[in-house]
Amino acid sequence: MAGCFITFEGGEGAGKSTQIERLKNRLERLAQPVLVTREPGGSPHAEEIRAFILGGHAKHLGPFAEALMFAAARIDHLDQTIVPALRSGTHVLCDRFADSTRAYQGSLGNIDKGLIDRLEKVTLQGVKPDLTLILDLPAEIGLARAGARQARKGEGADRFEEEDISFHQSLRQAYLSIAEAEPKRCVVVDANQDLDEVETAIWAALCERLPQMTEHAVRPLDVA
Ligand code: Z5A
Repeated sequence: MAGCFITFEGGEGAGKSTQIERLKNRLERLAQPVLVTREPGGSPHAEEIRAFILGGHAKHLGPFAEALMFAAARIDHLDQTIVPALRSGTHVLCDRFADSTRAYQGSLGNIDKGLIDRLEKVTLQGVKPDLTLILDLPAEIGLARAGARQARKGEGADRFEEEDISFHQSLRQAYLSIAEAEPKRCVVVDANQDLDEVETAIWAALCERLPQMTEHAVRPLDVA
């Protein structure tokens, strides 16, 4: 693929959306073509599935049925949005992707890892992120941030935000295990820092792992 595929993962309120916006701005200042997208969602049909799942309508079917619905949304998202962008040379920044299914439905929902592996294989058809940034912070802090944002916007909690604190603590461990298992693809970023510090850590990860995306930033300094 001509573009790079970067996914952002982590628990509630970790700062993914905020940092994706900052990274997009940074890359655009370097004249890099960037598409921001999200899961579940990112294409018209996948957004319909998003509304259904996050509205809690699939909860009674259990974690495996939910995993299938996330996978169905992902297939459409890949076909309609991600793959065409990558083929055209546009970098894709995606707010959550397949690791969310591994963490939420797989680890937390106690689905057999082999089954999740097979589901992921048929869903992704070989498309894997070039880099996954896992924004890590204590669950209490993430939930407090997400709660404050909801209060500001007058929104309610969704299907997963309603789970108790032990769910979110286990979620953090699930993401750290994913990072440990795939160190070449994943970088854990300490998200319990101020916004600028998190942005700097993310940029450092990009410079190290995907220098082809950041090299334009280095050139003017080299010339000077
Ligand atoms: N899900 C799943 O189960 N299986 C799957 O396969 C997939 C998803 C793909 C989607 O929720 C849900 O679907 C998700 C998992 C599940 N669980 N939930 N809920 P979503 O898309 O609606 O929400 P989210 O992905 O969890 O994101 P979020 O809670 O909106 O958080 P965020 O994007 O990481 O954070 P943010 O919006 O950038 O920041 C939150 C607030 O904190 C905001 O007010 C910021 O200004 C503030 N913030 C951010 N960074 C900082 C720092 N560094 N310091 C202080 N304050 C900060």
